Amino acid sequence: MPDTNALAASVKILVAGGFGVGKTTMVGSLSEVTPLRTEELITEMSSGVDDLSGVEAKTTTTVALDFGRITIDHNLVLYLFGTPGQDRFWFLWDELARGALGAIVIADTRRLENSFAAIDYFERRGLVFAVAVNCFDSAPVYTPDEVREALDLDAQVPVVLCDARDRASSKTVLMTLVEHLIHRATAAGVR
Ligand SMILES: Nc1nc2c(ncn2[C@@H]2O[C@H](COP(=O)(O)OP(=O)(O)OP(=O)(O)O)[C@@H](O)[C@H]2O)c(=O)[nH]1
Ligand SMILES: [Mg+2]
Repeated sequence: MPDTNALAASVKILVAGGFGVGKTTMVGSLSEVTPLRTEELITEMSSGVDDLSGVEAKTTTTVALDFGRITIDHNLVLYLFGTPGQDRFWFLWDELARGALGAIVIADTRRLENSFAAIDYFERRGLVFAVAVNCFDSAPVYTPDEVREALDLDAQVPVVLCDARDRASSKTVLMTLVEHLIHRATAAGVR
């Protein structure tokens, strides 16, 4: 019996965004394998540097990457790479972004500015991305268009509201990105 997985396209997707927006949570909710995590305790060095407002219960932070995998169908397997959120790990981004086809940028409406740098990074490199607004319980609710305006995004960038803890919700975000990637590739005449 042939191994159909061997025929599937493997695509690398980044899950990025500012400190504590829910990147590790989203990779974990999406992954069909136990996700690889590189969490370390947040140290005193973080105080005054990382904005913990809204995620005061958070005790750990990603120090290298998150890794997970999700099979969309027998043609497509996505490998998910979550980035670290602290600024001191920016040096890892080029390595993590290498070979990626697209990215999800997670944003928290209480601290939208935390995700500016990730958006700027992908815009400058021309990497296709979608924005996922992680709707924390205490966060102000804005429409996708309001978020688009606040983040000064191009009209074609998809903006989706989500709950990063919920697999179905995170999968909707991922499928929005995949459809956006396919749409872009088709428009560019790539088959
Ligand atoms: N209420 C609520 N809490 C969430 C949600 N997503 C994540 N959390 C919590 O928010 C905190 C931050 O989540 P992480 O997934 O660690 O965030 P991160 O973006 O990976 O953080 P860094 O790697 O440190 O940048 C954790 O305590 C999560 O349990 C959400 O949708 N709603
Ligand atoms: Mg993390």
